[in-house]
Amino acid sequence: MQFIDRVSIYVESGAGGNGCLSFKRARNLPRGGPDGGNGGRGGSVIAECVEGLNTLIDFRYKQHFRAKKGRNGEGANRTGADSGDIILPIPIGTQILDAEDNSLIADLITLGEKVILVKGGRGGVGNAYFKSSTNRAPRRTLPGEAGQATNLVLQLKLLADVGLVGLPNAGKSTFLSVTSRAKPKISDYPFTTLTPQLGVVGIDNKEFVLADLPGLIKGAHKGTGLGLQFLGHVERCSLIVHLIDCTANNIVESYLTIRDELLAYGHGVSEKIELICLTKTDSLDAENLKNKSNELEAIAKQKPIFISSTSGKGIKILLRKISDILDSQKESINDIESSKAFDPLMRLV
Ligand SMILES: Nc1nc2c(ncn2[C@@H]2O[C@H](COP(=O)(O)OP(=O)(O)OP(=O)(O)O)[C@@H](O)[C@H]2O)c(=O)[nH]1
Ligand SMILES: [Mg+2]
Repeated sequence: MQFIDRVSIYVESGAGGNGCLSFKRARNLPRGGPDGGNGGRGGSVIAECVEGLNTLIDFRYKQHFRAKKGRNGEGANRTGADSGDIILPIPIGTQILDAEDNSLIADLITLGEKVILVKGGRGGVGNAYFKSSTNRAPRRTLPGEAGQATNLVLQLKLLADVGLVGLPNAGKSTFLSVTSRAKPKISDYPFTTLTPQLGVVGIDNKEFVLADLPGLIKGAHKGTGLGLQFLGHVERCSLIVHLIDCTANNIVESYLTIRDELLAYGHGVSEKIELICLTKTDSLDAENLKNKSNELEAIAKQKPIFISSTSGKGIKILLRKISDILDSQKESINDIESSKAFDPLMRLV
């Protein structure tokens, strides 16, 4: 299934039904008085965050959503029926943007969250409403409120805890495949992964979501290779795991190439916590590996973690480290939240 993460849609709400102009007429009631009913409400278009969706693929087949007009009021004080709303199910983590200026309208991150994209028009008012002691036969009615129409962009940024970055062929997908039940495509040619893949990783009775992203190359920020289009998904990750193939000729260069691209992308991605891992360590002798690792450590100011997805070596160590970092981040968020709760000044705000 192809991963779709940005779609344009057109939404239109229904106008309210018109108020009715009517007078009661019967043989024995020549002046029965006004009895025009009110119009019904037009349908709204609403987006709702639902479980079990992780792409916007459904919007590829249908992009126009028009809710119906409310029914007009009728004689005999009959109110027109309201029109049903259209509910668009969207995955958690979808942002809704104005198509014209790209401004953020809503950011849906919790299950069941709803946002009205365009509101249905209010129903009009029938002449019965305007009856008064001084005007017993009003001919006044109000039409239904017009509906609204707008173009929107839906953008999905996956809610992964951890993003895997690295050059093509670094072993990112292989790592995802041995740590989760995801079955990404793996091959020894570059750009095997074309769209982000997600996997749920379990370690010591805890779970986190890992995103395998397509490989980056030098110049990706200028659009080379697949560009940086998928780095948006890393913006929400708590940490980055940077995989480097230890068999590459110059692993310092591999490391710096990716760092440059993360920096060029901006949006805080390059400031995120980064764990550096040397992959495919089964393919290099211990001495060579140590030398290369020391070189990288001198530049990256961090001891790389050695892993091999083939032999399984180092994988658990890495997963525990990730899990510990995620835990400590959650704790610090909780600390901030609880300090807010006890701050007497905050309550006044
Ligand atoms: N020996 C060895 N080979 C590995 C290991 N991990 C991955 N490989 C091989 O490296 C090649 C590339 O692996 P992928 O997982 O597809 O690499 P990737 O980083 O996802 O590549 P792109 O999707 O192109 O960015 C494949 O041939 C894998 O079999 C490992 O731990 N040891
Ligand atoms: Mg891959």
